[in-house]
Amino acid sequence: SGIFLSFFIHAQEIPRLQKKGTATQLVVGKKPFLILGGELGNSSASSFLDIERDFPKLQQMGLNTVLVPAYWDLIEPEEGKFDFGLIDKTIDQARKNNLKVVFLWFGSYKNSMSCYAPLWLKKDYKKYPRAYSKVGKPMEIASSFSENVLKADNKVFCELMKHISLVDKTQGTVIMVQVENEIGMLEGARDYSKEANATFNNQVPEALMKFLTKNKKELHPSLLEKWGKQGFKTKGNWQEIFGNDLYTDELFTSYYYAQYVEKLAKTARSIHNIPLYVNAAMNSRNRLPGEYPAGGPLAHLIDIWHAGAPSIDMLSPDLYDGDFTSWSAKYRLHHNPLFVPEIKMTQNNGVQAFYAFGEHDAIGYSPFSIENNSESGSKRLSEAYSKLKQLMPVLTKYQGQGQSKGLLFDQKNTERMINYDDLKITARHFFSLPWDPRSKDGSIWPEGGGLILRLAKDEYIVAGSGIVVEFDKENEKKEIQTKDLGEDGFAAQGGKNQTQNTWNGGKRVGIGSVDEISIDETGKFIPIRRLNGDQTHQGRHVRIGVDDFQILHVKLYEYQ
Ligand code: N0T
Repeated sequence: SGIFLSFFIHAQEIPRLQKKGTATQLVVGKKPFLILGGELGNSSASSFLDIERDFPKLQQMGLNTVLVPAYWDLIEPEEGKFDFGLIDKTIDQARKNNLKVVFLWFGSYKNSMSCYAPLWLKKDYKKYPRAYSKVGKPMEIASSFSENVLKADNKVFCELMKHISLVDKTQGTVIMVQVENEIGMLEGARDYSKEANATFNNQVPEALMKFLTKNKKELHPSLLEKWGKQGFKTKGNWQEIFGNDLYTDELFTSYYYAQYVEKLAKTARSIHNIPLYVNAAMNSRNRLPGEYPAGGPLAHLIDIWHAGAPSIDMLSPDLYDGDFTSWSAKYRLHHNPLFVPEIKMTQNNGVQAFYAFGEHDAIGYSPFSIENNSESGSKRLSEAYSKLKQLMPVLTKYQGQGQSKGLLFDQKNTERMINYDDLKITARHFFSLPWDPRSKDGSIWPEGGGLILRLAKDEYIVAGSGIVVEFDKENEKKEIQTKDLGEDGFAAQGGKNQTQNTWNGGKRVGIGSVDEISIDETGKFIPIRRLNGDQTHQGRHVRIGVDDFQILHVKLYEYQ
């Protein structure tokens, strides 16, 4: 029974995913966990000194998780000899600084290239052939159609997973692994090596066509259209089924990259069964496949990736091109939870994180090159993360039932309406109030954002930074003009401060009380201060300034 018991305890400690309503939760140490993350720059985990120096800083920044490269070339500098020194150092420093780790497998593919393959492999291009461009140029990309490349990558990845299992099975410091990094094809939409060409002219695998047929109703619209144009054939080569263009080449690339990744994922699962994901560089700025890394887990290729790599839990976007709301929505799907492993580091990361968790039940959020954050960026992120850490037990308790919404505003998108039954919530950027000089002196507005969580019909959490929120009944006719009121509630210019219309009857909703709170680890609310005066415009709205992050507990009431 000792063996049984220890197996049982170990089994429970391994991080895993679970479904809760429409949400997917990452469970770490038996509790649902939100990754308040940051990803290290590419070279910072290759130095023992850097790891020692940076990890305490990351903890101070409020991170609970760090995303760290695991480099093939440094793990297997000589074929068959493995060195896990940097992995051990990372895990050790993470534990000392109360951080979890996501390892990024820089294996055969790093931003499409094979720069992290060890030199012995790079040099032996006969045994480990290259991908070729359309004109027959060998590239610094190992061909994923080579059995030898796959075998070598899979072997070292297997050793890595064994090692993680050995040192971490009972502790669960390593919570996920990313397989490869921004896999995709450059210079063209596919590999033109001999093997690749032969495969391209073969029949499209039956398994893929079965998958697409079975899931036809929920395929990405662009894939459905492309397939439909050729008459929804299920037998033939790639061009016969999908047409003769670059995007067909890309479908081919994505399926075989997915199959490559699937082999590694299966290996990992059989050794140490923690969540696995694959990240993608976006196809932004109107580029064509091959101009952007073709065939990675892009939004329009998600079905192909699901067919080709069923052992992967999540397909995840790396976001460097602005418009967080629209990119994130493309990846929050009923069959794909949102995890943002990389996002450009800016002063707005904190509010974006609130949005990701509030709107999309995200698994996590993680700015890139985190150890290089500026002093002001670090301060702002740590304020956001510290509030999100407090919110974690409450957010995860209500996840998956449509109780929370995210807010994210900038100078162009300043307002959002939200309805819960007959309650109408109007949320705006804080600078929609004209009281702060920065709202109209030409300054670029910092993004405002946060989340609204409905605890009960008359009880809400409003949290974040740079937002103002009003509550009304759906049918209530607005008759009080607040726009020329000063912060103290009196008209800025004196004179009349309200316009009377006629009243159409019906119940109204009022703000009963607003408290700034903190939340303890069990999810209990601890009041800090009451905000029923100027700070809520004498009961007219709930707001959080652009320079602070706060958690507000709002009670509403009805009157007639
Ligand atoms: C990312 C990072 C690192 C305005 C780039 C993003 C990381 C990789 N690639 O610093 O290389 O390892 O995953 C590529 C997208 C950049 C687009 C910039 C557009």
